[in-house]
Amino acid sequence: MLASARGHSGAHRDKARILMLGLDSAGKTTILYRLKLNETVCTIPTIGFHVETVEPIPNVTFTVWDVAGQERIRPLWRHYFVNTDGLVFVLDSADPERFLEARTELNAMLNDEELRDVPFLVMANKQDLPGARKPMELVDELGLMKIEGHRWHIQGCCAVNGEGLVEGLEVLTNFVKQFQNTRTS
Ligand SMILES: Nc1nc2c(ncn2[C@@H]2O[C@H](COP(=O)(O)OP(=O)(O)OP(=O)(O)O)[C@@H](O)[C@H]2O)c(=O)[nH]1
Ligand SMILES: [Mg+2]
Repeated sequence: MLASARGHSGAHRDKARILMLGLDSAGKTTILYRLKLNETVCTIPTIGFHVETVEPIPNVTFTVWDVAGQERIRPLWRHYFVNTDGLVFVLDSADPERFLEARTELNAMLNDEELRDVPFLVMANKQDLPGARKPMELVDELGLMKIEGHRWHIQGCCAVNGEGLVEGLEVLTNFVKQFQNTRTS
């Protein structure tokens, strides 16, 4: 689905379906609208999902699905897995009490056949908050070194001022392109 096409301008344009998941209150919806509008929107807990087309990097169009993270709704996540080119897993870096829960949910979805080999980006969000853990520490907390089959990257970020969002998505974009090439070849 990494449709690659030339637009009217003649520029090369890449498209990808990106799924954004994470525990409730991690900051998914805030990230989505920071990318879409370059504003901090006032969010309420998502029921269901938001979907927006964003172009965080020139000529790369992401269709981002931001799905609600509340525990009782998480069983619905797998219905969004099909045709995913890249996963963004958002973490509240200042909420250590829920790192284990986040790790469990991340591992469960990465083991799903529909997400086989899909590359992912961990957005270590809320780096502005006191006590926020750095990405290096979170590699351990989330057990990322033990993950097999998926390319991954972890990026510290802050959705309220946008820091780190584009940097993380640039890395993910490269992984997604490679993944799409192997899938179609
Ligand atoms: N300080 C700080 N607060 C943030 C940041 N990102 C999000 N928040 C706040 O965290 C709260 C939850 O953010 P949401 O974007 O609604 O979280 P969500 O992951 O979409 O949550 P669900 O829809 O329930 O799954 C809101 O009050 C946001 O303003 C950040 O980088 N720093
Ligand atoms: Mg939300």
